[in-house]
Amino acid sequence: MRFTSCCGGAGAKTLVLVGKAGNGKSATGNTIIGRRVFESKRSLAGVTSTCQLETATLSNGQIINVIDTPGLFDSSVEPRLLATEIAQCIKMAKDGIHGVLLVLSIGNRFSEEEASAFASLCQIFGHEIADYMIVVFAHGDLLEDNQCLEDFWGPNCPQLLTDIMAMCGKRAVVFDNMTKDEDKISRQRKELLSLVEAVVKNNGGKSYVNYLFEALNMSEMDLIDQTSEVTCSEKSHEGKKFHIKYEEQFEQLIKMVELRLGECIMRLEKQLAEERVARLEVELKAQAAQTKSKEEMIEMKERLERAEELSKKLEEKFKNAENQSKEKASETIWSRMGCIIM
Ligand SMILES: Nc1nc2c(ncn2[C@@H]2O[C@H](COP(=O)(O)OP(=O)(O)OP(=O)(O)O)[C@@H](O)[C@H]2O)c(=O)[nH]1
Ligand SMILES: [Mg+2]
Repeated sequence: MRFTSCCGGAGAKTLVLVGKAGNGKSATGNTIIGRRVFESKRSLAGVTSTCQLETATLSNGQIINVIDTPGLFDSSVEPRLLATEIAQCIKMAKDGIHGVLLVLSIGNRFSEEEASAFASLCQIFGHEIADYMIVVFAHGDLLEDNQCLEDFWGPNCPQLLTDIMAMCGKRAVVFDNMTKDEDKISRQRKELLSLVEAVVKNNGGKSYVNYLFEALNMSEMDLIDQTSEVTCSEKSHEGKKFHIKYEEQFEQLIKMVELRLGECIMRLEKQLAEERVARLEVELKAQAAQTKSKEEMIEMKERLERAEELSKKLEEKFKNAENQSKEKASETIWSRMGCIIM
């Protein structure tokens, strides 16, 4: 874990990158910072394994803190590890979060896993987190020449993504993290930062700080207040004590996140169980319909066979009757002819 506190100052903005492993979070972070500070590479396994904070001062003096995270809601991540990373992220974003960048990839189909990761974020941090979210479509270079973002997530967009976009106030940008064109890089960054400004304005200038953050910030304030009261000679001893207290409180924070994660997992399991039951019902219905149609087919076949037998019998009867009437007719002729001869 590379732990540094966010650079403060009234205008400093803290952005957190979230999203599925491999979607391009770290690459997006590098584009925002303007240097290759986060490791970003093609890999089958997750590349970023712990949260990392980096800071940049833009040419206009604006301080930007960017927190890169691992693919937190990937199913392979252990709940305890997930809770620790979320808690570390909260610890890093001391003054709260000004923007949560949900990184999706234009190169990948939007999955249900991503939708449930979004739901988990809302469950852990509260639905208000969506008010701070901006969707970043990485791999922007994959867009066709005449294709724009609206075309991409427009009419054929999966419903789950449309819902997420609506919850995020349709704030979205496209990022081509591979471009070497400085103008393009600066345009992309500007577009994103203007959305961050809009988010901050919409939220009354406040960063996102929920009770999870408050729990940690309060403990830090306690630490600062109490440490300032002790004399220099006492400081190292007291400092150690407060450090232990702080660590204890941090452990409590992890437990709080774990509790919420537990709720998330329960919700996901319930959802999964419900989906399984619904799928089973559909399968049973399909099976019943198949059996019914098989039975109907057999019945129809039998009916057809019976009808064919009947028509054969009728044909035979008709032939017999015809033969009989022919025989009768010839008998009559012969008997009449006999009468005439005699
Ligand atoms: N062509 C293209 N490739 C990109 C873009 N953004 C990221 N990539 C590539 O996608 C791969 C994954 O990018 P990362 O930034 O490591 O993705 P991540 O989300 O941080 O992945 P984890 O750390 O594993 O969670 C790398 O090979 C990047 O070079 C982009 O805009 N265009
Ligand atoms: Mg990464």
